[in-house]
Amino acid sequence: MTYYITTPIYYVNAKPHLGHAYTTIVCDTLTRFHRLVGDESYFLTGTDEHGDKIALAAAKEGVRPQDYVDYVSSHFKVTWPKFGIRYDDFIRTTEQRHKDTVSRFLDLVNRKGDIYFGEYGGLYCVGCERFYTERELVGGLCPDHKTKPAYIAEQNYFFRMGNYQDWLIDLIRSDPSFIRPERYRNEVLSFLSEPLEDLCISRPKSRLEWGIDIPFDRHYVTYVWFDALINYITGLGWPEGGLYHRFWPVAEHCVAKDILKPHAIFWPTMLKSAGLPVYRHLNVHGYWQMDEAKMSKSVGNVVDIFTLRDEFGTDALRYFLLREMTFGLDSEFSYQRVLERYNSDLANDFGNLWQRSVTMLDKYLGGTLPPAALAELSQDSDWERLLRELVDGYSDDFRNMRPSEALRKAWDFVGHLNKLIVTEAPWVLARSVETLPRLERVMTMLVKGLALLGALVSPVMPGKSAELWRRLGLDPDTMSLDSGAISEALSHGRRISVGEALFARAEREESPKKAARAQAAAAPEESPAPSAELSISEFKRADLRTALITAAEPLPKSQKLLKLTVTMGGEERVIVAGIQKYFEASELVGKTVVVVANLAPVKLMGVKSQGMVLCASGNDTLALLVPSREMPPGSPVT
Ligand code: ME8
Repeated sequence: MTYYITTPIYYVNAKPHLGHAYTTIVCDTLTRFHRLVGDESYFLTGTDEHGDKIALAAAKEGVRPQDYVDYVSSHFKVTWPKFGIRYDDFIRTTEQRHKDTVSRFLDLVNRKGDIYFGEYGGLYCVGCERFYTERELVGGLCPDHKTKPAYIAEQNYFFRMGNYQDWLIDLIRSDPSFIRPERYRNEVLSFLSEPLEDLCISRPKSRLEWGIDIPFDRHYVTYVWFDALINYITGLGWPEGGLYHRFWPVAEHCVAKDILKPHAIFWPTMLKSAGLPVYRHLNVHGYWQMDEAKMSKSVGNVVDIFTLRDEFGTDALRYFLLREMTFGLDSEFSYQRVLERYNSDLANDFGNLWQRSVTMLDKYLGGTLPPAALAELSQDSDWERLLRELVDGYSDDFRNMRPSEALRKAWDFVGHLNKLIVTEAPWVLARSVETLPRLERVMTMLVKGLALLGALVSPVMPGKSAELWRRLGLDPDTMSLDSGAISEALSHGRRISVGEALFARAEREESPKKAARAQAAAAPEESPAPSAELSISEFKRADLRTALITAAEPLPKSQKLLKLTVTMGGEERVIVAGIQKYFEASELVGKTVVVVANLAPVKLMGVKSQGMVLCASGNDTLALLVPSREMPPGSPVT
């Protein structure tokens, strides 16, 4: 199978920000996913360098337009690889190959009789580079730039777009996924329920010189949108060349909703007029917002992607963007959300799964999987079905542009494996030769599960996944989602290396107010009222275990908090508990209690607390929950 995906070509009047990075990372991820499943794939991005907006930006800088676009375009070009993005081609609309393609395309449309010369007066927004109808304006202003469009009347060339209205409506109706998600398909159909006007496709050179000449009238340049959309076939070498024939039929465009209309209406009708097939899908996402406004250079609320990358790393940033935004909907950006997702999903859920699994493998089985256990696991039909369903569901999500769903499914599997550790308690299985086969089976499930997870996250986090595979003794170049292939690779019995934390926890200085809130949340008397019902699966998310208190001391300057050191089956942790009022520190040492082991860590008065001790609370009294008979620390509470 073949796969072709494109980003919008970005205007060079601003440097790349988080919004541009999102679309480009989505396209890179999709390309990597398709390569992983064996599709021949091609990924095109680039820059849009003509038009009023760019000419004005260059004039403002006091430089020639060509020098200006060379400079900003190169900035885009070198930025993307720093975010793990590997495009196959980077197209610039000022390149000769593109000018030739636009000329050829215009000739075809002209020969078809779809271009005429006429006069038009209308309201023009320079920011959008397009005319607006009255009904599209909001309070007389451009809905995107909030500026008043200027009235411009001039003689120009027009494309008979209106002729293709019925054809376009039929096309969109007959192919429900042509524009997706559905909300944007409906938006376009609703727009098309009104008569479609022809499109002005030129600008007189007397007003704007910075553009591609109209081949049949040298006094005019091509309207920037007509020029820009054609990049998607220039990049494939249309009309000659194998790339065009191989990839154009499967073209996937990925854009945000700001440029829905040019992609959903101008572009298909242009292609139809020129006698070319249309693209396969238009994939439309929402906006990254800050304080509920679209993040954009003109509003000045853009997030610096380099700062985020330096703090969290490329892979974690990519994970955040793809997991956090539901493709198609707007998403509010906050630094706090990045921090929370990083710590909970990556450092805690995924990172701890890795660390606990390979540490135990090292400790109990000498760091290698017994090949017999691997072979036996492959015969376990329930386990194999679980893996197959996971891979199928995840692949289906990527194929249908639901990257956040694909990741959610991978994280459900992370949860499943974490739960396996808790329910199987390998540290207990390791105590007797009788339970050795079960221990080997559980460790094999964990390691194979981790190898599969590495492959599942590889399109999003290529760096971390390759590292994970290397630590498992596997060659990242042979990464695969196929269970048989993973077992075969693991069966060579290489020693697995534990290494440092995959995702070190990100700490941030907490504001006193926030620390106070966290402290209040930890105090038993202020715990929220229990909610009405809890499903078994929700309850099972809680990792409850027995823990032996080995040390206890009051936290300096705190009236409420005790710092407890506990051990849980070879693992030592600190838990800060709001129980000082009810217990002497010394009476707690040596007690075996029940703790919630997978609670997101919090910092309380400068001490990181990793868990919660369970107590029964009564009228101004508190009792520790203790096992009714002696149980080893780390035993699961089920
Ligand atoms: O429109 N949230 O270029 P452009 C999400 N040159 N995505 C965002 C975003 C945000 N806040 N801000 C920008 C143009 N984007 C034309 C395209 S294509 C033939 C010509 C992303 O530099 C998103 O992909 O204004 C959006 O569609 C694109 O940047 C607009 O980039």
